[in-house]
Amino acid sequence: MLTNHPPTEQMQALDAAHHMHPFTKGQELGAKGARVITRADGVFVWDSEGEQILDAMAGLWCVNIGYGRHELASVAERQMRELPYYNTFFQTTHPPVVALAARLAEIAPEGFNQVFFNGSGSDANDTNLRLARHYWATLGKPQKTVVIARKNAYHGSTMAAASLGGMKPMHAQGGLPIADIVHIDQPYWYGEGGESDPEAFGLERARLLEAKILELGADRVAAFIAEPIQGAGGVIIPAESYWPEIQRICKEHNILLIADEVITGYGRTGEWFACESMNIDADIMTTAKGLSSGYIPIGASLYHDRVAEVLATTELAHGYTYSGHPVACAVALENLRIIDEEGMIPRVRDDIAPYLASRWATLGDHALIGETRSRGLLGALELSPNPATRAPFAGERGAAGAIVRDHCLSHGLMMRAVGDTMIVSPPLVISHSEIDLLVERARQGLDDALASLHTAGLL
Ligand code: PXG
Repeated sequence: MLTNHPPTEQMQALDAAHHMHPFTKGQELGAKGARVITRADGVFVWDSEGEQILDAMAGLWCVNIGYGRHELASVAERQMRELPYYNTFFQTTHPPVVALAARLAEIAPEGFNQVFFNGSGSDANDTNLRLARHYWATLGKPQKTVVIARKNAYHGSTMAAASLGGMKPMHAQGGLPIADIVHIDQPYWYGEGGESDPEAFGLERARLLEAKILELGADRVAAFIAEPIQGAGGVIIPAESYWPEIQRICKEHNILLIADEVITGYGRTGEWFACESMNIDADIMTTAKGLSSGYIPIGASLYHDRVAEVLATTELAHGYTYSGHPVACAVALENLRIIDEEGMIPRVRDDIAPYLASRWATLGDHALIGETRSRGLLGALELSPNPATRAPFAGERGAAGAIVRDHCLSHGLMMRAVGDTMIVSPPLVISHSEIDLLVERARQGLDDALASLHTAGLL
């Protein structure tokens, strides 16, 4: 394979000198040198040393159609030649944004007919926070400003999105959360459910929402925001009892339900949106990532008629230079065409998600695995030194996860560690034999990690 880039060490040195990485300790990475990824195809990426890695994370949960789909490049090129940029602010529009908005209204659940475009998932959540509060103000209830979110949720990195998120280390940087955002406990049975029955625990955690609304007064609460399945928090799949109860509480107390579908949207759970597969009747949906399969940045906030009709009576003092960027819209539209015409979503539902579930579960017999779980093409492995008791590791949380992750990578598998939970979210196009390879490499990584954990005294 011919490469057309400078030597790895040279790129690493320049990277260390000039590039600030997200969620990274700069000094540490600078000393070690970043991994340089140079190309990708299907479910694989290659680094600058020519190593092939099975990307079980689809980039950052986003490359739904897989890498190497040149149709998206062709569409981007054509659109750049035709109309590279125009805005959607001052009573103007353009063909790609019109087509994409209309297409989203077709694929979204019944009643979602209005779209606000953003540059990313974080931007989309900023939009949703502002517009949820503005919705209530428009209805004459300006005191309904509080948004209830969940601990260990991830909603992005802007001031608003990181505030909605429930990650303590993020709140510690920059004085977050911003005003009127509160957090309740998450429906994480494995980590927090103890000996309780999972369904009873799901109900109990859902009812924390009701308790919080009653504590604050429903006349103060604008919305509840949650990921249908928590992604970055560790692929936390709530019990069946959870969402129906959340739904009941939101309706009964008249607060908006914002489903953050940034990870779960566009096919990952075997429907266009998790709201469909999990029977959630949301008012607002946050989407990004799979909308363009990560080929270009774009986010979309989807509004149910019951919200959009109220917002339409006001002049929205909100918008981004790149809201509805023509190239991003054209690429997203092509991505949605491919997902649809190639039957990727029914394939996830009927074929590849059940296959992943069955193969993933085989890892449950490993000496380090306390639980395996999956839904659609999202999977998690809970690491434990004593699977029978689900005990956590003695050392610092995340130490074991990092060891497993590194061993998996040395076997050519990109799998993420969230604390001591290993997670996957592969491209929707992953084949049966690629899932076999994923599971085989994961087992090799776990076997090697078992030895390392012994040596490190963590068992
Ligand atoms: N909502 C959810 C549910 C997300 O997962 C965002 C919003 C923010 O999207 P943007 O496009 O602004 O990043 C996300 C993003 C990880 C990881 O390490 C997860 C995300 C982003 C970066 C890293 O798992 N999710």
